[in-house]
Amino acid sequence: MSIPIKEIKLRKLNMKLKHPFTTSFGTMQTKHFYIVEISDNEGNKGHGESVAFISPWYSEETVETNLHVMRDFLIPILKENTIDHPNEISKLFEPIKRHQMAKASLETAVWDLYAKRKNEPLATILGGTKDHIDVGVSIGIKDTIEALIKEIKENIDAGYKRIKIKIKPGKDVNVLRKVREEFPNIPIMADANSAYTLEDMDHLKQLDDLNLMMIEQPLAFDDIVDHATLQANMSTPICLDESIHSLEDTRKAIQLGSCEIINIKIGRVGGLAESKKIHDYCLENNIDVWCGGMFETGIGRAHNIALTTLSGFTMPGDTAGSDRYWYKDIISPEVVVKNGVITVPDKAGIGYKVDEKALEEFTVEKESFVF
Ligand code: OSB
Ligand code: MG
Repeated sequence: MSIPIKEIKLRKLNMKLKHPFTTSFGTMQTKHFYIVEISDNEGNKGHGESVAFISPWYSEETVETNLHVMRDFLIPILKENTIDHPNEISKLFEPIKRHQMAKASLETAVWDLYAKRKNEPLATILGGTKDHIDVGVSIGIKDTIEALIKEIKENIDAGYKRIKIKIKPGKDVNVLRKVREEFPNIPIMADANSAYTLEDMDHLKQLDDLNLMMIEQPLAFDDIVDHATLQANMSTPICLDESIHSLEDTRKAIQLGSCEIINIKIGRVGGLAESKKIHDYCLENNIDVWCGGMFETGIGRAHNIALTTLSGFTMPGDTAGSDRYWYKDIISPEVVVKNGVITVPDKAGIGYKVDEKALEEFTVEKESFVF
């Protein structure tokens, strides 16, 4: 039976982050993003969150390109077609090149709606098997080593399962060496957000002495060739983030030996169906995967949790608790992490209630598309 979509509502939200976050590109204070709400004609609603940022520093998409692409291309496609299963959406969106985050925000909302109509948790619908998931934290670049060590300590004490540290040229080997001296045994990884080139190979090779779980996206955001050269010369596993947008990218990166690990982000790969395909392929090919984060609110976080219940997500992800990011989240209950573990909700769909009052409070623009 087809999914009877009645209305799609796009809401633009502004939410202040509790703590500003610094990467190799700069500092983020406030998050601007779209929440998609899709209703059927029986009173069910599905929600999705776009992970695009206000400026194109992470990828080419932005909050404004999201609106253009959803309103002018993707929503008309959903209007013109009937959908029996959310797996069909990526095929329908195929004529529109890239814009994975715009596609994913609509696609994930349909998955939530589909699961609610079936009265089953999204995790179950996706084929997930875990009722608990392990998570870590991602820590931004700090002004001082003392500030970094303090934050690591707090998060280890809170029980988080691994610590990811953002690095950039000038704040890398020196910083990580001190962190390793301070914490000889904790699981540590680094994320460079594409801040290096192959000319830095000798420098980066020094990381091999620090027993890191992996280094995430050391080289260019669109590269898989130089990463293969770097991986052949480094014992630290390379994990790709920015470079992977699809199952095809995954296949090619693995074939080239560009990485040993993949960070799957639902938004970056265009939705849950593609995320699951990448997961399945990596599981078959003995490549570890984990679920990345994009400072999501509870809605995006809930989708990440559902995806992470798939058995191939063998490493702790970046889906930390709501309280690490927000004064008040837009779901109820908020995402709670206890001893580094999230209990997967057993309610229908994403499994958390959207707090309509909070949603309204942070909404700065609304647009409705009636089918
Ligand atoms: O590279 O994984 C990344 C946040 C924004 C954009 C890119 C990245 C990140 C993070 C933080 O590392 C993940 C999170 O805590 O949500
Ligand atoms: Mg990353």
